[in-house]
Amino acid sequence: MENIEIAAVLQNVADLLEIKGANPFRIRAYRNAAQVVAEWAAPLRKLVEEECDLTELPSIGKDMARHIEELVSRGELMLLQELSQDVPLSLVELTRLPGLGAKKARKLWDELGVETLDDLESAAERGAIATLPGFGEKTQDKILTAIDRYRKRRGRMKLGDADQHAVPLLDYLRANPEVKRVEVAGSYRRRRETVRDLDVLVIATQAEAVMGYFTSYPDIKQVESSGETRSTVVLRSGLQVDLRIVAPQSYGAALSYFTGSKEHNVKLRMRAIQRGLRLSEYGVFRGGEEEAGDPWAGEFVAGRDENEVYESLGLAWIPPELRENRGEIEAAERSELPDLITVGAIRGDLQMHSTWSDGKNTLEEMLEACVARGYEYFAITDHSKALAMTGGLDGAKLREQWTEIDEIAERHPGIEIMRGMEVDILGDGALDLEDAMLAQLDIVLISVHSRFDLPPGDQTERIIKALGHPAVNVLAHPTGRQINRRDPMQFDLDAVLQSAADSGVAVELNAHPDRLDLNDVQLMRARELGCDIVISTDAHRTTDLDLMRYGVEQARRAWLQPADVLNTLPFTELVRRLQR
Ligand code: DGT
Ligand code: CA
Ligand code: CA
Ligand code: ZN
Repeated sequence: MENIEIAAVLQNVADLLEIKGANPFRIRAYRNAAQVVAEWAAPLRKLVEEECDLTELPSIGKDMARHIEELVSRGELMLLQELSQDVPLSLVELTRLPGLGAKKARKLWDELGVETLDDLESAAERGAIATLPGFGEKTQDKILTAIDRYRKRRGRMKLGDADQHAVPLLDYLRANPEVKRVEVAGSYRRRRETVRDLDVLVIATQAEAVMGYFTSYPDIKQVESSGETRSTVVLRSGLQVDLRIVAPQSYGAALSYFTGSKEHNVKLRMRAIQRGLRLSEYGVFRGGEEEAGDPWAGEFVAGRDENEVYESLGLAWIPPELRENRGEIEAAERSELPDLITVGAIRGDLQMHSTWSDGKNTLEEMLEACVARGYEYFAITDHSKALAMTGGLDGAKLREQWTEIDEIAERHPGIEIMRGMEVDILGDGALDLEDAMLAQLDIVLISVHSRFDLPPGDQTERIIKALGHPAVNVLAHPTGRQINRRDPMQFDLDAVLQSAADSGVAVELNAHPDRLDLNDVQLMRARELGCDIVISTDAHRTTDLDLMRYGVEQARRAWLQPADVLNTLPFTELVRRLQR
């Protein structure tokens, strides 16, 4: 079992306990443990095999350690089975719908016998939900919309989660000496924010043996189909994996074909035809008829690597993140592809939390982690007081924090610490910190953490009002969405971006793979409207600083170059650009 699966079981336990109305501390304990497990870098199953003491991990006590051992050894958890005898496990799915927490799910079950998504839908359709106290017509409509959205996105896994399954699988495949090359193509390689499946390509010296080796990967739940050159399996997480074995001389053509996107491929193929060529997953050919049923008919022109495939079509090689038919083929033809931003170009991280609010590491630990990543500067941006549950800071606390920042800065002259704060935008667009304090910060982030469901007009007005405050530097996670979990707020994004550009406020690309906010398309628009952009991890622990690459990947999908992103600038230039 991979960490992410262990975490999912612990999360389900927490959700069931919450529906049962259990002790909040007990629920928290499971949620905290799930989070630690999900983000732990080393596979816990290895620690269990080596009989390490799991209670040395943060948030893991004796009970939790036993649960993890049980999951690793048996693949399931007795406690979860027991709990689901009292409360149907399917209710957990309902609590994941926006606007439907544990309490409401419980009530729907008690009052209407709703257990599944289908039950919920029919109850809403016959109007039964509207009559329940505390629900009403509006809630019922929202539930129907939420179900609809949920169904559409189901089956797409967040890229960060997909990585957690892809990396161990690739390690496993590479450990086989018959495997000469292996890569994941598809939307995964294009780094789309969610993926439906993993499309794995392999060059193998012994195809049959390697297929057998693949289909005996321990994390497989079910082998859907298994052939000589292609197999499809489903992992225990539900993620589907298609594996294809290809000939070495076709590897580049296959990689290009299965990387897609489909629209990019269609355009490439048309281009080949215009040049008297035939492009397929086997290669680029001149002459020969595909209809004859022989994919190798004609003269083989290219196919071994992607470079020669693109070259044979008169194109520069196109980075996978751009292959969405958004003008990349035309740009490649004119040798005008952008010089895309890389993680190496990032000189500092401008959003992170510490133990002063809801972060898990101290200021100094965060600093050392930034130094270890080679940063020139970073901003500490704890929450403001409106976010009471995170221990958000008021003016007095913030002053205390500055004293500590000054002390630490003195001990670590090699990196610039910026005094920052992630200040809540209150319901009326005012900021959750006094002007006198705002004026003394090096960087002011503002963000919405409440009243996500204001009417669109009011929401737009609220955010634009906040952008107008002269101390503000960055609009953080502008849409507030959490992928597969909370829909973006409804507001006029274009008007907000325009207002940010006019007032010299940068917009954030929040790099956390649960957020990726703004998304790729919105970022393209932001740049078009003249907004400055920053990429920040929103780290809540030192290891989160490594999530920067997820932000950079989406920035690449948005065609961004280093000059489009403020935190590629050296410190003094950054400071100058932040001045409004
Ligand atoms: P996904 O899986 O929905 O996240 O997105 P993709 O892009 O990975 O889609 P998938 O797995 O269906 O197919 C992988 C690639 O294979 C796709 O990006 C392009 C190529 N491909 C699949 N079906 C077709 C097709 O009918 N025509 C063309 N031209 N290419 C296709
Ligand atoms: Ca795919
Ligand atoms: Ca596929
Ligand atoms: Zn935030």
